[in-house]
Amino acid sequence: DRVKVKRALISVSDKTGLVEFATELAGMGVELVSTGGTRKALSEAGLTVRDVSDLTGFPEVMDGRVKTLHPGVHGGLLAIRDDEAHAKAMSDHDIQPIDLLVVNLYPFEETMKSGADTTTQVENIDIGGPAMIRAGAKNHGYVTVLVDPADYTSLLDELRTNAGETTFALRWMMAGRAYARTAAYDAAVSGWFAEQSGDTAPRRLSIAGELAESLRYGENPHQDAAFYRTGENRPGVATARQVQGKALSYNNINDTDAAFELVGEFDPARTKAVAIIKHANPCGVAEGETLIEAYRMALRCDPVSAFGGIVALNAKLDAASAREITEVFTEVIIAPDADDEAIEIVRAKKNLRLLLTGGLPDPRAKGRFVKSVAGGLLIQSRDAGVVDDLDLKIVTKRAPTEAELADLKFAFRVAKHVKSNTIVYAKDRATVGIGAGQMSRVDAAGIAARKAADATKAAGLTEPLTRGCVVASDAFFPFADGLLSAIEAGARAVIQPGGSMRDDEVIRAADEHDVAMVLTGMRHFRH
Ligand code: 93A
Repeated sequence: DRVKVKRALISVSDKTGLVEFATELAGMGVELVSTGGTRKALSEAGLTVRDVSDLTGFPEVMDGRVKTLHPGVHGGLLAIRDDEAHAKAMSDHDIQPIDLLVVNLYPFEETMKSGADTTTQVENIDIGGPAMIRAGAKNHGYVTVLVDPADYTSLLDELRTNAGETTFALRWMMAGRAYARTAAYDAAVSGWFAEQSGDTAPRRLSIAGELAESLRYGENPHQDAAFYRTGENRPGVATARQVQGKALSYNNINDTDAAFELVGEFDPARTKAVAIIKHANPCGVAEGETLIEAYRMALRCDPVSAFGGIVALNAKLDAASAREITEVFTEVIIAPDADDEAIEIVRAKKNLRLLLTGGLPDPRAKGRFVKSVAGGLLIQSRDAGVVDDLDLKIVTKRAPTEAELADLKFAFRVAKHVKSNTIVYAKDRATVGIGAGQMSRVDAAGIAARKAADATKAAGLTEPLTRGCVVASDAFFPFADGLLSAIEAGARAVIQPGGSMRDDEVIRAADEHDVAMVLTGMRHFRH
């Protein structure tokens, strides 16, 4: 099952490592054949390269749209060498066998990121490349296919240890990678077409991803896991630069994502914001004049849960904030940027990961949200609803004061990022109690109140943090009871979507307690 590599067809857009690789091949006596641009690059490096037209007897035509789409190439890739009829066809038509195919494709995905016009995007759909990759991979009994410069060294190592031959095992593995590449490529292409036409639920769905990292384990140690990048151009955990700290775990990645998406809701030009996350739920969020002020307020909400949490910031991490954050055991810090002194301070904590993203995610971005269910996938667009864009309706006799309104908007922004059922108590643009992930809204309200009482005690305050606070609910109050328990805790203003059959009853209860209520008309379930 060993195959001597005598002829290589190389046709690559990404010319990384090309010359070094081809030079090694040539040194092993491998004949090189290439398409226009690749051949030029290799010739300029002083290598002897045949033109692919030598195999096809046909020039590259139509601006290169047709350069390798020819039996002279595909016969050389697909022929079963020891099949008599195949061998006869090869000699009858002067088809030369290709033992090694090295292709990487027109940069469709990169072009997408650059926001090119439609014509450019379409021109970057590679046809000949995937055709060759698929042909060579099908014939892995004879042909080795490389689609990634990262695999050049594995092949060279193999050829060196096996006197210029490839093993079946390597060809098989590379065939798998080859089809993964063409599948991901077509997923990107089909995704682009669907997006252009607004086809949100295409008949067939392909999802493209590139392995970012194999993870040690999943949510629990007995589960396998890996992290993939979709190529989506969004500042966040998948695109961040890890400045320091040990490798991220599955749960770290999930929680860090939740944390950074939350602080992305706060425009750093307007306010500094900090979120502390545990198990994908915030245990404290606050705005402030400075990051350190915001961090202190966020921490005050639930200092017990913050232990081992993820801290996300909407602005450049400064030294003073870094110093305070590192005083509490923290798993990950994620921020758009950090100054040098702050990085040094974080470095003192060996295991603490610091991720820098270069920017904040746009909370209004559409994006795709994927969840798997047994035997299927559920897909929805991101929850891109932002409270500033909503038509807020005051439905009570008393309107919220300006300060209450600011707190209400703050609380609703946070509630969007808390698992349902959600009740968020907030004051002075800081959460004071969060009730997350409860099966009943009354329980969520009760837990939020209890957490606020704990926070009051921990802070050594005599006046409850909930006195004069506001409350946000991710969905409507089905009955007045949830609202009444919030009022009992001290809430003076409420924000909620509205839309319950009993809205009147809920509004009446608010009026009876002189509480102001704002309806958003938008629900923020999150499961
Ligand atoms: O336009 S194509 O779809 N038509 C082809 O026949 C063809 N053959 C190879 N694109 C084709 N290629 C692609 O050209 C390869 O996949 C590679 O990405 C690129 C290399 O071109 P050059 O060697 O001219 O830089």
